[in-house]
Formats: sequence, structure tokens, C-alpha cells
Amino acid sequence: MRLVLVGPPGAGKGTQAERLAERLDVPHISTGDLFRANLRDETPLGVEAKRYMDAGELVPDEVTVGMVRDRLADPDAAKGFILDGFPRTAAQAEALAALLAENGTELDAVVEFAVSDDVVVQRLLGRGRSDDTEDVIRRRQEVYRQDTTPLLDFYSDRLVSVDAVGSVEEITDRVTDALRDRR
Ligand code: B4P
Repeated sequence: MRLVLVGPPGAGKGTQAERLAERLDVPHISTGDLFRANLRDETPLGVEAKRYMDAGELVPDEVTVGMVRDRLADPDAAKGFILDGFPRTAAQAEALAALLAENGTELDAVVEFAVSDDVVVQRLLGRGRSDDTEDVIRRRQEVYRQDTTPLLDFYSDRLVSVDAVGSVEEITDRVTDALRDRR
């Protein structure tokens, strides 16, 4: 199964990706987590990403695509993956399609997490990560609307939309059911 999870910041992509990866027995690949791991290890990539993350901006496409290309080349990704937070721009979506085509594969489905801005602001303020201040969250929401929502049209032939308000368990069941109905 090759899946992409799309949704506004705080929609619960990371939370659901972890659970779905376990159910489907494929790796969970989160660009946010990869950037944060680089930041912790103080790599040049982490230092560069931090400026953007702290401002609620997207890390430049070249940097992000290179990091994902390397991760997808790891042997565990050959059996499938859940991409969480990537692609977020049209250029990233095109780069991903090209990468998959090189291996003769494509995405099976793109899951959209639908949730209102106010719900996610409350969730994220409760989490307290360094980029979870109200101003930065509002900027991330704007960036999502501007740069990432066009991908929903790009993926219209494989898009599965799920209501992301409810308990964590309910939402995992909704995604699993929606994917089963598609097959
Ligand atoms: P991400 O790490 O992807 O962060 P996110 O969108 O804020 O989080 P997510 O939707 O995964 O929410 P989560 O499950 O954690 O990105 C951070 C930054 O990295 C970006 O702003 C950007 O700078 C950079 N970046 C990442 N990918 C990039 C890319 N492709 N290109 C360029 N830059 C990129 O859940 C949020 C909170 O809600 C948690 O506290 C959770 O416990 C809670 N929650 C989850 N489900 C819930 C539920 N059902 N009910 C109540 N609370 C819930």
C-alpha cells in the first residue's frame, strides 16, 4: 500500500499515520519528523529547516524532495509506505510521481483529513511544540490553503476524504473503512 496523508496542520496526520502504518505493516515516513530528527542531531539540513519551521513556512522543495528521495530508497519502503506531510506543494507532488514512476509504481490512495481551523488551533495549542504558537499556526494554515489544497484536485482520481473530528480510534476506523471501500 502506497499512501499519502494530506490535511491542515494539526489535522492528526501524524497520529493516524502511526496507527495505520502498524495496521498495514508499512513504514511511516513523516517529513516533519525527519526535519525534527535532523534538528535534534544539528545536521546542516536540520539547521536550514529550523528557520522555516519556526516561521510556519514550508522548507524549500529541493531540500524536502532530496530528503524524501533518500528515505524512499531505504529497503523497507519497497513494500509500501505512508507518507505523512509530503507532498505539500505541486512541485513535490510532481517529484514524487516521477520518483515512483522510476520504480514502476504509483500511489494507491491519498487520504484527506477534513477539519476546521478552530478545532486544529485548540489541538495544537494543547500540544505546545515550538512551532505551535497561535501566530505560527495561523501562518501554517494559510500556507496549507495556498500551497497544499491545489493537490486535492491533482489527486482527484485517488482521493479519499475523511472527517477528522472524533476520537483517534474512530478516525482510524474511518480511514480503514474508506480504503477498503476503494479497493
Ligand atoms: P508537520 O510535522 O507535518 O506537522 P503538522 O501538520 O502540524 O501535524 P499533524 O497534522 O501531523 O498533526 P498531529 O497528528 O501531530 O509539519 C511541521 C513543519 O515541518 C511544517 O510547518 C513545515 O515547516 C515543515 N514541513 C513538513 N513537511 C514539509 C514538506 N513536505 N515541505 C515543506 N516543509 C515541510 O496532531 C496534532 C495534535 O492534535 C496532537 O497534539 C495530537 O495529539 C492531537 N490530535 C490528533 N488527533 C486528534 C483527535 N482525533 N482528537 C483530538 N486531538 C487530536
